[in-house]
Parts: sequence; C-alpha cells; structure tokens
Amino acid sequence: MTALDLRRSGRETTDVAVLADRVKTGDVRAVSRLITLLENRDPDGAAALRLLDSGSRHADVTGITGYPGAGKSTLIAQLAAAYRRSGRTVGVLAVDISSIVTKGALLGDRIRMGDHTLDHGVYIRSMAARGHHGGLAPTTREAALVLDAAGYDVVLVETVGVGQGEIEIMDVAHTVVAVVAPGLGDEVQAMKAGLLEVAPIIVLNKGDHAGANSTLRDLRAWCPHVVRTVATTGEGIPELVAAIAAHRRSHKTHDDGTPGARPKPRLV
Ligand SMILES: Nc1nc2c(ncn2[C@@H]2O[C@H](COP(=O)(O)OP(=O)(O)O)[C@@H](O)[C@H]2O)c(=O)[nH]1
Ligand SMILES: [Mg+2]
Repeated sequence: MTALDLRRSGRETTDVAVLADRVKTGDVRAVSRLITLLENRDPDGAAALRLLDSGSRHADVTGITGYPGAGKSTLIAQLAAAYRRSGRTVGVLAVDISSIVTKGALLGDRIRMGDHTLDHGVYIRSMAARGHHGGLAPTTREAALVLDAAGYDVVLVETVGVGQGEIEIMDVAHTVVAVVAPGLGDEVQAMKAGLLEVAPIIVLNKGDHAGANSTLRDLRAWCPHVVRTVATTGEGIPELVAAIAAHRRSHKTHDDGTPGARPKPRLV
C-alpha cells in the first residue's frame, strides 16, 4: 500500500520512528500498540520493529510449556512475583492471560494489563494462537523482541503442549521449562523422547498431589534437572528461579544475543 492509498483508505498512519522511540523508553501504551500492529501484520509494525532491532538485548526469555491444566499460568504468576521481589521487571506473553491474573494472588494489584493502567513492573499480554501449529502465536517472537527493547528484564512465554510442535519455543526462549503434573504416567512416557531436546528443565508441578513422589522418581531417572513445585503455594519457586538462572548462565546465545540453536530468522 502506498502513502496515497493509505490516505484514500482513510487508515490511520503511524509515525514508526516515534513509536519505536517510545517503546525504547518503556512506554507501556507504545508497547501494546506495536504488538497489536505486529499481530495485524501492519507494515508499520514491521518498520517499527526494524528500528528496535539494533538495540542491545538483555532480557532473559523463558518459555513455560506443558499440557493444559498442568499449572503453567499459576507458575508464571509465582515466577513473576518472585522476579519482582528481586527488583526485576517482567513481561509475560501468554495464550490465556485470564488464568494468570485470577490465579496470581501474590501479584495482586501489581498486575497491569496492556495500556489501561500504570506500569508497576509487570506487563501481561495475551497472544492469540490463531490456528498456528506450533502452539505459539506467530507474532510471539516479535512481541518478545518488543518487550526486550522496552527494557523488561525477564520475559515469560506461556505455550500449550509439549512435543514436536513445541520446538518453535526454542527459537524464542533462552530457556524452556516443561511443566508436568503427577499421574500423567503414559503421557510422560510418550513425551520423554522429544521433551529433553526442547526443555532442559522439567517442573513436576502439583507436588502436593498423591502420586507426586513416584512421578518425581520416574522423571529424575531420565532428566537431570527436575524441580518439584506447588504453584498454588509457591513451594519450589526459588529452586525453579535458580535452575532457570543456572541454565541461562551456562548456555551461550548468538553473538547478537538472540536465543535458540538456529540462525536468527529475518524480520520481515
Ligand atoms: N493442588 C494444586 N493445584 C494446582 C497447582 N498448580 C496449579 N493448580 C491448579 O490447577 C488448575 C490449572 O492451573 P493453570 O495454571 O490454569 O494451568 P495451565 O492450563 O497449565 O495454565 C488451576 O485450578 C490451579 O489452581 C498445584 O501445584 N497444586
Ligand atoms: Mg494457562
């Protein structure tokens, strides 16, 4: 679309340079606006993203993956609270933010959604999956770059399901955590093959459930890094924070700071 077409169509145009600058100052409204442009595949979004791309990267990006109901959202609320207590700012990209907000008792009024309220150090954004096969919204990677450029210290990405389709999260996150719940038995057996490749850290959540100990023994037999948590109470969260930090320290990223084992994809 040319500028003339845009004027004819009456569509609002964006000053991409101004938008990018505002994102870099951590302006929450600008962050939300840019992610919306990217979701809509608006060319202004891609243009603004390119202006951010030269910035230095410092955010630690962690993917939290697992079957629905395993406790991912509850864990993310606990992790976000723990990072905030240590003074770090947190951006969350999730398939379903409602459960993070309602389950995140510890975050309380610190949670700020989108651009409606003041930023108190936690930004939460829902990413529609839109039928994409990998379980990650197509713009999740770009949204993580935006949050990084906006200065968030930690970015947590919630993604549903484990297995082959989830390999995508490796391109987005420095560290991937797979969340499983006790009593999955057969499912755990079935996913062992592909899981370790994707997730160096396994969380056995719902550690308060009957059968947690035997599942834990089973998991520890084949994965060196299993953390037992009770997301509803916060038990095991400090250990999980430590495991994520240890993994991040021990794994190099690309020279430009982007995560993942594969070459950085071109931003179009
Ligand atoms: N008993 C127990 N319940 C939990 C635990 N973690 C999460 N839940 C509950 O399990 C349900 C699913 O949690 P949610 O975080 O929404 O799972 P998600 O679908 O993986 O994001 C909710 O009702 C949570 O309150 C836990 O450690 N113990
Ligand atoms: Mg959830």
